[in-house]
Amino acid sequence: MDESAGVERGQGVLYSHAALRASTGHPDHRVGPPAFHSQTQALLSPDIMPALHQFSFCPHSRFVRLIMGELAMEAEAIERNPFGREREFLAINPAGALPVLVEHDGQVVPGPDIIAEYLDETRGLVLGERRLLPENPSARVETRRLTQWFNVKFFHEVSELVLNEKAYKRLFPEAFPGDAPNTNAIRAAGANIRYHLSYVSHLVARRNWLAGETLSYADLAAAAHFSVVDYFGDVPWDANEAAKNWYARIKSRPAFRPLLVERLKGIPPAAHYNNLDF
Ligand SMILES: N[C@@H](CCC(=O)N[C@@H](CS)C(=O)NCC(=O)O)C(=O)O
Repeated sequence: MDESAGVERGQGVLYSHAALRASTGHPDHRVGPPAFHSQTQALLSPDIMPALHQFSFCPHSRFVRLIMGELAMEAEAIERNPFGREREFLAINPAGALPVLVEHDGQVVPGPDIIAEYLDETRGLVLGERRLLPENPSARVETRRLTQWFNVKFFHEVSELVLNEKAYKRLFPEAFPGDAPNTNAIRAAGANIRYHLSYVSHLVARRNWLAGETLSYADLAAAAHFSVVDYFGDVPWDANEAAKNWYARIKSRPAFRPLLVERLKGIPPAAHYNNLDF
C-alpha cells in the first residue's frame, strides 16, 4: 500500500502495454475486497497517470477497461469495494457507484456511459476509421442503443443477478444484510441469457460486429458483461455457435488479456474461462 499517495496502489493493473505484459506474467493475481485509507485530496490529484476506481468483476468497470485497452491508454486501476461508500470516494462520486475515472488533471468522470463518451471526445479520434463510437450519427445511435442494452438491460436481467448471488453476497455480505442466496434469481438469469445470446447471433448474422462493420462500444459492453457471467460458467455457449464465435473474436483481443487472469478470492473460474479456444 502506498500510504504517501493515500490510496492502495499496486493491487490494480496498469492498462498499458507494459501492464498487459506484467499482468499476464502473474496469472495468480487475486482480487478481493480491498481496504482503503485514502484522502480526498490524494484522489483528486493523481500524479501523471489517470486513475480508474473500479472493481475487477464489475462489468461496467470491465467495459471501461476494455475501452482503455483498445485506446492503449495508460491508467492506474484502483480496486474498490462497489458497496464501500468511503467518505473520500463519495466526495468524488456522490452516487457511490463504480467505475469512476480521475483524469491526470483531476477531472472526475463518473459512471460507465459518461466515461465512454468522455473517452470518445478526448481520445476517440486517434482510432480514425476504427473509432469505437463511430462518426456517422445513425451509427452512433445504434452503438449507443446496444451499449445501453448490455449496460442496463443485460445487467438487470443477467449479470447483476449472477454477480449478486455468486460473488457479491459472499464477498460483501454487509451490503446484503439478512439476504439468503436466491436460487430463483440464478434461474431467471439462466433463462434470460438465452434470449440475449440469440440476439447477439441475430446481430452478427447481419453485421461484422454488434453495431456495425467495425468493433464498437456495443461489443465491449456486451463482452464485459458476458465475461463476468462466463467466469461462473453460466453462459451456455454451445446453445449458440454464432454468439460463441463473436465472443471468441473479442476474447482474443489484447485488451481482454488482463481481465482473463483476474480471480475472485475463494471462487475459482469455470475451466474454460481463460481458454481462447473454448
Ligand atoms: N448505472 C450505474 C452503473 C454502474 C453500477 O451499477 N456499478 C455497480 C458495480 S457493477 C456498483 O457500483 N454498484 C454499487 C452501487 O450502485 O451501490 C452507473 O452508471 O453508475
